[in-house]
Amino acid sequence: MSTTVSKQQVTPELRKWIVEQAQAGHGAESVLKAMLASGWSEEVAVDAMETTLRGHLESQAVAQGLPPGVPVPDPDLAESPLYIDAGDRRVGVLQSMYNPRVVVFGNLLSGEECEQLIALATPRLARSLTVATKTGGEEVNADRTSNGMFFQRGENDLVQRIERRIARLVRWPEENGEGLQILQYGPGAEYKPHYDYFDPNEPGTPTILKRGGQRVGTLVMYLAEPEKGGGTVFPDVHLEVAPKRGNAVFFSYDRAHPSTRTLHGGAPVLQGEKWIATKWLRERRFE
Ligand code: PD2
Ligand code: ZN
Repeated sequence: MSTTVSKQQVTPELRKWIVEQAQAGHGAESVLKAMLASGWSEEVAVDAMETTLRGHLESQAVAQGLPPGVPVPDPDLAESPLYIDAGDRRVGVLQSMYNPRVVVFGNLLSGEECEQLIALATPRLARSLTVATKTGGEEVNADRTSNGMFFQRGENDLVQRIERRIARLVRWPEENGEGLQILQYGPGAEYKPHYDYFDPNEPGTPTILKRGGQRVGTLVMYLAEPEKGGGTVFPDVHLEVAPKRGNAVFFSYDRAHPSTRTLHGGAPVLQGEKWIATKWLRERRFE
């Protein structure tokens, strides 16, 4: 016996009605209820609402002069999992928020992996540079008082293993990642709040974008925890993530604009030493 399911069509009229309901201040629940009452299946109704409202917000944003939104790395949290299978490791999901998109992961790295990264990085540390937005080169920046180094992508087995794990965790190609950066912050060191995307209005940005497009996501992994201070802060939403060894904070930004609310910084270390590994993810293959 076969079952026939009639395919319900989402028409332009329905999309217009959904947008009107939202504009009139009706919540998602009541709009959904009205759709179910007029015979829509729940699956089609939810999908129609999501895609219509997302599309509407996107066209509004572009109409207001914002750069268009692009796909971003995106861990699969659809069913609110407590753990994600990242291939060779089961990673905890400790906290997530949608706007800004921030996810805190637990136990992404083992204690041994943290120690090994620190040991490999130590002889190669130098005062951290930031990208000079005027020229696209690099410069010492008073806003970033840490020491750091970059591994090449896939430079050794350990780095390769971690990069593969990250790619699976956030569902983004390994080749779109910049090399892993290791940073060491002593007492008083900090990274003042900034955005990780490149400012489209800076003259050096077109040069930077040639190597793989915009940054669209960041993963900060904590390798060694200070006794006090050193959290990763998101001032727009008053969020502070504790720099716990082995844990990580991920955030994504679908356009190079403050509307992503991804302003973030490394709070000053008050006591002890903080070490992190940062993975920045680009739109395309990073060369
Ligand atoms: O160390 C941090 O918590 C931090 C804060 C802001 C790291 C970064 N940004 C970064 O590496 O982009
Ligand atoms: Zn940053």
